[in-house]
Amino acid sequence: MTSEPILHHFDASPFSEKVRLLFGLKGLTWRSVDIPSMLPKPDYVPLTGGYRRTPSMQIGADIYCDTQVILAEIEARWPEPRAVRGGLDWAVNLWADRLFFGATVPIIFGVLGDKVPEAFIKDREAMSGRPFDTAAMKAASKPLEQQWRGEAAWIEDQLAQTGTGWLQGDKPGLADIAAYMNVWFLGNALPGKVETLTPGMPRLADWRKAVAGIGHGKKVTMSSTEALAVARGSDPAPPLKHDANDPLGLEPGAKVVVMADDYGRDPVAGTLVAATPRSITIAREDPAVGQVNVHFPRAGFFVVPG
Ligand SMILES: N[C@@H](CCC(=O)N[C@@H](CS)C(=O)NCC(=O)O)C(=O)O
Repeated sequence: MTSEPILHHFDASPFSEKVRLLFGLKGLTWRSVDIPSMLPKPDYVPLTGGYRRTPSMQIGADIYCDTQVILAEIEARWPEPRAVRGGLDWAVNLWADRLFFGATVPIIFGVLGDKVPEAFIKDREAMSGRPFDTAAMKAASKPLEQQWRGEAAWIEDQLAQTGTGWLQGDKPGLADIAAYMNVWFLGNALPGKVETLTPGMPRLADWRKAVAGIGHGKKVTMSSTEALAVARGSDPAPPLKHDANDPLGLEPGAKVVVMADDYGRDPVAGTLVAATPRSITIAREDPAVGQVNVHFPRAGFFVVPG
């Protein structure tokens, strides 16, 4: 039974690229399970309990949903070389996931929208609860390009500040990986676009090459059925200590429902194992996976009594 991290992802997923790069930074060997980029995901949701977004990371019978807890868990289990230098790295991560990503998506789909299959559009409309309006994205593209350049300028400024080629200290870390996600996504989807939006930002150009050079560590392919078997054959890791000062006032054993607060809000129901200021762990059972613990971040998620 493998205790290596199993990443459930697909190649074009920008959020997954953050995790792949952290595997690279840590020099890890990891298992790669390719999942569909839209529903249905029949071998995936039994692990997560209904969470459908990409990626999640599985270690045995522990499932980490959302890159915030995935990256934190990798750092906790494989602390060397250090990637997280402090709380500010997480603030950069959430900025990159939300504001910077929010500018990146319409720029990409304003151009590619007409080529996107109807099934993908329907899937993303159901996931966000909003129309996937490619005409609106096209119209928003120019205003967002100038915003995107503004956000890229912060990367350039920080690189000028450190003078090391990295955003924090003299080695690559979480801030680099998080900020890079949007540069990678835009560059991959619209070749040449990053260059068009970043003239006069030479440090960013060098940094982009350096972050790409971190690589992905050693990827070993695994099938989705093997991953389900790993979960069935494993016990969840000992939980974190429950925070008695948690503002929800819930005790371990309480029935709860956890969901994202932005899009892909599919509720995941389970029994509270531990709540900390940074993560919440719930236990669930499913015939396909047995007993699993599923972990979510606190920032960016809702928890309600179930
Ligand atoms: N906050 C989440 C966002 C993840 C996200 O939006 N992922 C995209 C793909 S990169 C997604 O879930 N798309 C729908 C899907 O894959 O079903 C995280 O950090 O993991």
